[in-house]
Order: sequence, then structure tokens, then C-alpha cells
Amino acid sequence: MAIAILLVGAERLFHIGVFDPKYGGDPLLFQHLFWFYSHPAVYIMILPSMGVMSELVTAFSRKRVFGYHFIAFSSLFIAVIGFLVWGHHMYISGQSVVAGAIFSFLTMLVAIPSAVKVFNWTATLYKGSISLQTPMLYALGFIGVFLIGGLTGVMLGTLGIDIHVHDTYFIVAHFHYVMVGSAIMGYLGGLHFWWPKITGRMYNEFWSKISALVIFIGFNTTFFPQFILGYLGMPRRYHMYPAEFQTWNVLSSAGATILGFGYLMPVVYLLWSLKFGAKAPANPWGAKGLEWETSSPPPVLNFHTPPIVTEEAYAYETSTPAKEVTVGV
Ligand SMILES: [Cu+2]
Repeated sequence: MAIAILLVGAERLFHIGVFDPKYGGDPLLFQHLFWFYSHPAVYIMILPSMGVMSELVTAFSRKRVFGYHFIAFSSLFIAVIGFLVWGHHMYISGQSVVAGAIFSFLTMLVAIPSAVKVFNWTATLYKGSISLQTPMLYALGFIGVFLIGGLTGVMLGTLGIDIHVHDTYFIVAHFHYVMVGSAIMGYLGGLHFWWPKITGRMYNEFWSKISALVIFIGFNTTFFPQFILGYLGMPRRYHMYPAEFQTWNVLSSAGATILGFGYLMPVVYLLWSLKFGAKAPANPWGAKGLEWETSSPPPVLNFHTPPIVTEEAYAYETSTPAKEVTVGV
């Protein structure tokens, strides 16, 4: 993005032809630079959320995360492939069919590490001792919503389907299933998981569960109709539309209102908990991990005395203990 801005500056100030045909430039180059930055930017937003997911699923299933190494390396794979797929935003920009086919193939590759994660999280749930506390509700919501976001990504990576739904609400719906449904759902799950650790206060369990459900329902009511609208041909960035699209648009707006209330609720009960919430114990979830070995909130420098690590990471009851390691402060 910095390079693109510098090039725009060079063109405006010194009339060096980069993007503007008047000076011999090509406007499509700007799209290339934009998407070369913007596609990885999307992964930058969802990868931390996926890390939180692995933490939540294992803690609330009381099982070591299934396929730990596969989950870890799939994140690296997604990060690398993310830089090679920008052309899937430009199938109908006039780029060559060969380029389109290569970008389509590379885009399909993203499905592999994504599926590795979803299957491994699901396998972690299998025969786990699951407790449906608020962070876990967000984690389960994430799996469902990300499945839809990911599978519609495969649909859009297909050259033929993308020509039909390009620049329609289908894109808007897909993007929000990944960015709002998945990424923000993971962030909220993480916020509810570590809130007692960060603040030393417990929030209201009842209202936090209600809020998670309201967000899930509001989100799907907002964005699922947009898949249908887009598939039926409603373009994005238009505020007027034919009468036959009215019902889906009204449903989507109604969902956005529900979603808005869902997002406001945590603001209220989390702020409330700062003053009136019960004092949080060191480890309210019975989770594994060094942060749960210290008080909530942690003291300056995190530990009064160096903690002694006697277990492997995520050593819930099915795992074997590892040899003793001392961790410095
Ligand atoms: Cu992309």
C-alpha cells in the first residue's frame, strides 16, 4: 500500500505514467497493487481469531487440540498462500484466462489448511467433555459461520461462478461471513475467555450467553439473505433495487438491528463487571496454560515467583505429562 501511495504521488507530482493512461499508465495496475495488499490483509484479521479458536475449543472440551501440529502449520500455509491469490478479485478485469486459471487453482489451495483447522477443531470436540460457557458459544458459532464463509470462498474462487456473482451481494455476504461472522466471533470469544484474567472480574454469565445468541442470530439474519440477493443478481453499492428484492433487503436490515443490540450488550455487562462483577479466581475455566497459573489480573511482571511447568501444553486428562521445565520471569 505504501508503494501504491508513492506511485500515485509520483504520478500526480511528476507526471510519471503509472496508473493514468494520459501519461501512458494502466489503471488496472492499481487494482493489482490494491489486492496484493488487501487479500493478505483479510488473512491478517482472521488468523489471530483462528488461534483464539484453537485455545477455546481445547479449553472447553477438556481435550488437547486434535492434530496440534497440523493446526499450527496450517496457519503458516494460509499466511504464505495469502500472498499468491490476489488475482481472484480480478477475474473479469481483463486479465488473461491463463492467469485466471492459475489464481483459481492457488485460491482452491486455501481450502486445504482451512479444512484442516475446521476438521481438527471438530475432532477436538468429539468425545470431549464440553461445557457451553460463553467463550465456547462463540467458538461453536465460529465453526458454523466460518464453514459457510469458507465454502462460499471456494465457490467464488471458481472462474465460472465468479463471473455470475462478481460485484453482487454474494461477495458482500461471503466477505462478512469471514470477517464479521468468523473473525469478530473469535475476537469476542477471546475477549470473554481472557476478560477475567485481564480485569480480575467475572461478567454476568446469563447476559453474556444471551448476547452471544443474539449476535449469532442477528449476524445470520443480516448476511444470509445477501447470499440469496447476490445470487439473484442484485449488485453491490446500489441503494435502489427492484421490488422483488424488497423482502430479503428488509430481512437483512432487521438482522442488522438485532446484531447491533447484540454488540451493545457486552459493552454494558463488561463495563458493569468492572465495578460490580465478582472477583475472578486465578483460573475460572479450569484451563491449561501459563496465564492461568498467575492471579487475575496478573501482578507486574506476571509472576511473583517463576512458575514450574510440569506438563506439556494443553495437557488435559487424555495427554501424558512432559518432563519438568522451569520458565523464567
Ligand atoms: Cu481475496
